[in-house]
Amino acid sequence: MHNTHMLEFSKNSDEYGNLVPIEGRRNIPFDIKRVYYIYGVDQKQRRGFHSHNDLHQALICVSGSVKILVKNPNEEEIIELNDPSKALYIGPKVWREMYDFSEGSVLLVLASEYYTEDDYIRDYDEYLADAIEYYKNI
Ligand code: T46
Repeated sequence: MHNTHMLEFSKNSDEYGNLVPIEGRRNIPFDIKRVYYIYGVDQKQRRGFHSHNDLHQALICVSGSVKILVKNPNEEEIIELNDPSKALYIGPKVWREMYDFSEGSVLLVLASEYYTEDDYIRDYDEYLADAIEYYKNI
């Protein structure tokens, strides 16, 4: 799907456990300016419901599992994240919703820019109008 794909990281695994290094522009396709994590989400709760104009992000479920719905005017996918050595890359102009958070799950997000509300499109009709134009030209 456009502007959305899985990333798989190399693990350093031994009898002591696993370690996964992530380095901006090395094993993810952008420099990391911001890190945040989402946890303590009730299983019935759904989050997201927005798209970004310019932001690049990598979503990693470092504990438990969560489902991510990603869509654009032409395509839609549901991806279950449940492996801390994999990330879902989401670029600009992709609508996302996160749901089915398992108990104790932690969703870690690496972002290419500092937080600014100006980059969000939170209204679905506004997203569609903008995205239909954007996806016409690619
Ligand atoms: C995204 C998905 C995967 C901040 O103050 N700083 C931050 O860096 C972020 C990410 C959020 N906030 C504030 C803004 C809201 O008042 O935290 C509150 C909750 O944010 P929001 O409702 O946007 O959270 P989600 O879970 O719907 O979306 C978040 C990210 O905002 C978004 O960029 O792609 O996770």
